[in-house]
Amino acid sequence: MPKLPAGLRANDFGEAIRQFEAAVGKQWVFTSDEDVALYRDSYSVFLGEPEEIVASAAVAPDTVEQVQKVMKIANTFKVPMFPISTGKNLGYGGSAPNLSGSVVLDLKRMNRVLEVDDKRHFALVEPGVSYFDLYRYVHERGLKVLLDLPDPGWGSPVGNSLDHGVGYSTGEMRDHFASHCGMEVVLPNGELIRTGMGAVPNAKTWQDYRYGAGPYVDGMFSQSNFGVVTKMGFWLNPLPDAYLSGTVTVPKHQDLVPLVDILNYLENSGITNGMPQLGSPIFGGPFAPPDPELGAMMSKPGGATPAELEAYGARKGRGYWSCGLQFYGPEKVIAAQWEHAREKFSSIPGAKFQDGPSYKFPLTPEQIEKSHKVTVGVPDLSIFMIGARSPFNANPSHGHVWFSPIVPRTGQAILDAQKVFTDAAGETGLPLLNGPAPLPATYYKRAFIFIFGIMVSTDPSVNKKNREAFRNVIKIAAEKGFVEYRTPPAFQDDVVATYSFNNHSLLRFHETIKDAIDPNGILAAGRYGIWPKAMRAKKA
Ligand code: EUG
Repeated sequence: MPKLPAGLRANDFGEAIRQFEAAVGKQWVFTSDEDVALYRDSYSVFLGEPEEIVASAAVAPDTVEQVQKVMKIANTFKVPMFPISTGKNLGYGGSAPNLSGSVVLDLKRMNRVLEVDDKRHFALVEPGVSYFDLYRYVHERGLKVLLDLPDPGWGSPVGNSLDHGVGYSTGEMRDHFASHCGMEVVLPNGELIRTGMGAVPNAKTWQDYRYGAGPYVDGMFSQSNFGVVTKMGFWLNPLPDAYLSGTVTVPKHQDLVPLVDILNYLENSGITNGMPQLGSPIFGGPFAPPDPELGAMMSKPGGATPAELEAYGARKGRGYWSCGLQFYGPEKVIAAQWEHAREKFSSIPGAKFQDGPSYKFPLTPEQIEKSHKVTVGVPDLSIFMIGARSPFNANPSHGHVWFSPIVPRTGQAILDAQKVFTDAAGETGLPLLNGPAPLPATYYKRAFIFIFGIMVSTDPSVNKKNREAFRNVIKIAAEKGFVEYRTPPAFQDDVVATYSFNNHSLLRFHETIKDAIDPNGILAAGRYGIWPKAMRAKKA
């Protein structure tokens, strides 16, 4: 028996299911336990517990008109719906809803690549299109674009960008929401809108000019429950001539401050356009065998001092910090850009440089195989090695959730954040997977993200303890001004509660919109803390 949403009568649910079947075809409405189980979050922090948030059924329309019909039926019977694109938001909730008993609105059949233009450099896609699908489309036609890709190639441009996901190529494209242009949206009541120039009949610039005239509303449809996005445009990189990479290392603890300042100058000036990578080579690579000398230094009370680590680094011939740079563009231009970057970093005494791989596009299969594929435009799934059994990990995990706070782009903020998160992990017992000096990711050009994985256990008592600790870490970090950009449904109320300026006026504004456009509260109830009125009253 499916778990029905609270308050929904079995008869109404049954009638809604029959009408969904009439709208989309019987074979595209899923109600059996084994089918519905596919929509569970396989990385759920409630693994094996009755609190796991599960769907009651799923419906998979093929067209926009069918999505509209489904939303109208859902309104008639007050059935909560939860839209997914390809449903691969692993670590952030997968394809499971915020509210148990919701019917998943699975858009996987809407997988048409509607247009890719390699002169104006954009794509227009439906939500079920995966990065693999888009790559195949582009490569079968030899189109001259470089896709910006996140780690999970089975994810979708629409779903990834709506969750504020990111990729690995140029700074302009890595922010997937920022690089979208134009949307088509089915509102909770079934009405269809197009944003920007899409609102003009016979629009010629829907994927070229974002704003149209009047308010720019696209942001309302990201991390929200205000509409079902059925088409979305994305700007694409022109296929560059070449790729170049190089690394700078600096010897002193405090060098992190000028290192980040110079990086910001280079990136914000457009002198380096690829994704930078910060590292701390002093601790060896991620798979370095443990060094007893370093271990002894680190494990004494208070840990190793910066001076001791600097001396150790000097003895081992390792820098304290490193910054990898990547460049896309014409060969001569990117060689000059790397040269200019070296000049700038040379103001840090003891800075050393190493050239990394360089390629011409298109890469050979051998070059692709040696690369971090997503940085050269080839979708991939290798990231899912995380937590898997390997020579380095005899105890595979059952998934993970991400703790991903945003931090300002300064060296001092990194050092402060390292202490805040390490102390918070110690205080709460939350096993934040990190090294001795966790460094932030640089996907977003203007802000750092620390990304910590918390492994999911098969032991509910461990998950329960970690959930509590996770909620505490969210609070501790927010007190220091560090808050998450994205989180699984289990923690969305907690994270949204930290955005509390002026007595939570932003959340109250979202609630006002919710009540106006979805009075029955049927779309993605609870997503990012936005609950329908009736449930809000109960929660308070
Ligand atoms: C990753 C990237 C993310 C995120 C969680 C994980 C990648 C891990 C910035 O986006 O939120 C290797």
